[in-house]
Amino acid sequence: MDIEETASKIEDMTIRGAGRIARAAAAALGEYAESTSDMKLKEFLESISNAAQRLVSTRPTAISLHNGVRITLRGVDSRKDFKSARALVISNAAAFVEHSNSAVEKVGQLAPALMKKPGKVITICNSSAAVSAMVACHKAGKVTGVYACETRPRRQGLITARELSEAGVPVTLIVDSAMRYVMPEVSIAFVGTDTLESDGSVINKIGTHLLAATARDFKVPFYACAETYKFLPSSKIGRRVEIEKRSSREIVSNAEIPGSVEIFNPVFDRVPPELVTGIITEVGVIKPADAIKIIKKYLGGI
Ligand code: RUB
Repeated sequence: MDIEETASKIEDMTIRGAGRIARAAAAALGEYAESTSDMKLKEFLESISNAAQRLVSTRPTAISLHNGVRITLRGVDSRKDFKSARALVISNAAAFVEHSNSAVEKVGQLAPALMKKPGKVITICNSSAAVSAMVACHKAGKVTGVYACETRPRRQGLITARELSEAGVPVTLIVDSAMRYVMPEVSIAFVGTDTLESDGSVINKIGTHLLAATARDFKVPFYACAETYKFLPSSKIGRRVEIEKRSSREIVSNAEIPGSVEIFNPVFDRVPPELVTGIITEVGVIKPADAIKIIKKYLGGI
């Protein structure tokens, strides 16, 4: 898929979810590099940087997208000629996609140990890492059922319900506001992550903060699934990720409501570290306070 097609599909959410958009962007950069032939190094660097900018402009909150693009372009500036710069982008892109896919799988493998005995799980939105965790827990005989929050307004919970059902996991779809009603039955919460900040704050789909606070009220452990490329390096110097606001039409059509009513559609929220029991990464389950260590160890130089 070329750069513009990939960017448009990320913008309109045909391609969505933090890991998937990062992999799609890396793959598009790799394919773009492959499509180039015999140009000046300067010209190649300029065009690949424009392509990268177009891709990262699509969605602001999933830092995986920004990190995936940076990791794909890592080292390219210091190449001495076009051929080796082109080859580096192609191999970085392939390595990132492979690493990302295997990280999602490893996150899943670490999850069953977090469930002491069989019980019910709750989740929100659609996260490939959280689905990987829930399927692995089910295979280990730990899941008696999953409550999938519908996730207004885009209803990604339906995708989760479908994926879990196809994997043989018993799943019940609930509206988001039913999360408190069902929480007394729940043993553990697994959610995805768009961005993980250095203080251990988890940024994920709107409603995740509500889910974490509700889980805390019922003493239900709350785990975020976050591969290392979802950690925000610049948060160690205080940067916070931007929370994306999307069109009001995702909530209600113009015909349904008078024009005088303002509609506000923030699509992610920030879960403070004190509500997070742990973060499942491909390199182990960590406490939120250790997020900074992951940034220092795995995200240097990007
Ligand atoms: C998706 C969402 C997911 C995270 C993690 O939001 O919030 O929980 O992106 O997903 P949207 P994954 O549908 O707006 O992209 O684990 O697949 O990276």
